Amino acid sequence: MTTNLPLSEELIAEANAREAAALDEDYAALGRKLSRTGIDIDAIKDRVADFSVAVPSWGAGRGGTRFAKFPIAGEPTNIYEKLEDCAVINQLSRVTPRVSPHFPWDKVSDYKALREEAQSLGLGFDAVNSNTFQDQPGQAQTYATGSLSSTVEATRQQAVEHNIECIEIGRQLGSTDLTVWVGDGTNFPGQQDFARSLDRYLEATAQVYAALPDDWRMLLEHKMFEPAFYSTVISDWGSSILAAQELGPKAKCLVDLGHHAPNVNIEQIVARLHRFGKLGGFHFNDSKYGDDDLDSGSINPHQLFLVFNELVEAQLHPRDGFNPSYMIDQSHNVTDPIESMLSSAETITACFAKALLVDRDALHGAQESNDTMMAFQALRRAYNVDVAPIIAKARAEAGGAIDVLAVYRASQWRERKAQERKAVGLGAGIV
Ligand code: RM4
Ligand code: MN
Ligand code: MN
Repeated sequence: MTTNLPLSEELIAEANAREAAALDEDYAALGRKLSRTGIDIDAIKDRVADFSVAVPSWGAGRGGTRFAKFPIAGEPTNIYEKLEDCAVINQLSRVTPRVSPHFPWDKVSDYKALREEAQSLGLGFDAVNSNTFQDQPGQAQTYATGSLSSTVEATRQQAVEHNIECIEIGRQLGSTDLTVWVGDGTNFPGQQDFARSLDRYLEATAQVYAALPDDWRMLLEHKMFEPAFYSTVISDWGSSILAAQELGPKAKCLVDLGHHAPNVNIEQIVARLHRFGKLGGFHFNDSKYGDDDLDSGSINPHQLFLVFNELVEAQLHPRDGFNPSYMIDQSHNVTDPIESMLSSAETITACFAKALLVDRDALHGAQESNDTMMAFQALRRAYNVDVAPIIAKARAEAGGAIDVLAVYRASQWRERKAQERKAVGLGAGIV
């Protein structure tokens, strides 16, 4: 398979050549600082080089709110163009080698060809996402009052079949995870029976579960509100883990940072789910008020660091094959999506790197002896380190750009695509 990366390698190499001396200086200085506390910077850089996070196909287009969407010239209009943009992100960042597709948004007639196209761009596919929160043209049953938990048997059946079709598509794309998020829920007290709607959901998801290949996982994504504003069927990590435990070992929970009540301790949820071998995936974004789908770490980078601190702890104490699937899940309403995902990938990787710098012996010792301040300081010392040189060095060594945004802008990718791609329509919606 020949790879056909979208940006000029010379452009990246020339830009890196201009930045290399300064980066080497910063990397050496940070290396000396870290070595004073017994940390080998190259070992951290190697861990960073092994790290990756998937990008969502739907994040490649400009998002919108239910009020409006403001498209930009040159944004992708189909999955092939989305893959091209995702390839730009990966070529520059070298940390996003997989794309998570959403169906039927990314439906094509030939999945073998789609997989080959992705491979030629240096990409693979991550979890496939089903969509039973919207009606599609020509669909027999409506999801207006629910999908997998609907009171209407034919609707539940349609939702089950759609999920099974997603598994089939995913097999052709080389995916091994199905992510199921449903919009099912209620807007009025009394609208549905809480217990019976969960029963129906469990009975329907068991049929999907039964269709999972042996090496697949089903990732249940909870969300407290929206589009239903009084209750949702899988509202929180409690409902999610109960459902996953009932379904079986291939069912795991997926935590989306924006799907909780404000101020909820998400890092503790991570630790709890891991304790029971049920942490299957993570959707990164940031929020201030709800499921805002803002860029990862743009509002609360400290929370992101604390989440990674738990993930690193989990990695050190693996249970039940700890292998969470990491993905960015954001809506880029006011920025160029490529720039947002480049910036987010950098922030996510930086929080991972900072979590690697935590002196675990100091932390655990302080925890055991109830030395609160020193336990906190073990985290704080790591959080305060500027790890940018480690991230940039790992990226450049893998062929990416030292300054991803500068090279992206210099490439004039979006301006060129504005000449080639057809304009997307106005209107509301996230895709
Ligand atoms: C939801 C949820 C899902 C994503 C959709 C588009 O809020 O985060 O992961 O598939 O949005
Ligand atoms: Mn999500
Ligand atoms: Mn969401």
